[in-house]
Amino acid sequence: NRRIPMVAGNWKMNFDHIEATAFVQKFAWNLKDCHFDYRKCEVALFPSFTSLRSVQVLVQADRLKINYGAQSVSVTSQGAFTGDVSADMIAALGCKYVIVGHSERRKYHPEDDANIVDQVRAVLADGMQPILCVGESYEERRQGIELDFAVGQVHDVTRDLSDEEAARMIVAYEPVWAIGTGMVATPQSAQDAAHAIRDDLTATFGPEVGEKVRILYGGSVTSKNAVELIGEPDVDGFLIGGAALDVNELTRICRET
Ligand code: G2H
Repeated sequence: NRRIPMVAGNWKMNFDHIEATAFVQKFAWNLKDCHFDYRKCEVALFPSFTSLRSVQVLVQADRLKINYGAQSVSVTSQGAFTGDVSADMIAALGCKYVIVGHSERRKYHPEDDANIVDQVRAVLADGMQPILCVGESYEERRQGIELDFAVGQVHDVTRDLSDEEAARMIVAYEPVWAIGTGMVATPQSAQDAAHAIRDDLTATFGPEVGEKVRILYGGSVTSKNAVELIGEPDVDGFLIGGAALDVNELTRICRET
């Protein structure tokens, strides 16, 4: 009774709505062509805000089984916050997921743990699922504290959630040194981190939640390293950046997951 794996394509700041539409059409065709079984692996795309409506229209019109979500969310529900997008607005576009706390958001925007907790709450309150990104930098790895660091990030953000809320979390373990660098974590170190995170969730929320939460690996995933990584028992799929911009490469990763 293993968790259904997930392949999540994080497009970051790439593709306008026309390019996004063309990608989704080709991707859906690719998956159909290889008789992809959506019951065995869930697929989700994370376009820019400006493309979400186009993706929604296409998914609805063609009844695609591709899920989609946003890359970030405001912590407030409405008001004078120029440039922000609320969880209500994202949910109204049919989004199932929102990526929260990606290291690029933590780096380029004032997103600290307190802000990330509020984002998680906003996403959950609107019936969506957060994909919480955590992971150590090269410096923490050099010091040998990478597991404590990643576990601590998950713990600090989730500890005040109810069991029901925690069960709806998805965690993406993305070591910062592996993001967009071509340096992928070894299957063993991805497994070690996922296992440590799951152990902590189990200790906090009980075995049912610990078993349910999907833990993805992210950081330079390609069709060349996906097979080995998904072979690890606690790795439940991938959050993919660069390789998710190539529709044929993303298709290959879906087939292998
Ligand atoms: C990590 C990942 C996607 P990439 O940021 O979230 O990006 O696959 O390019 O390392």
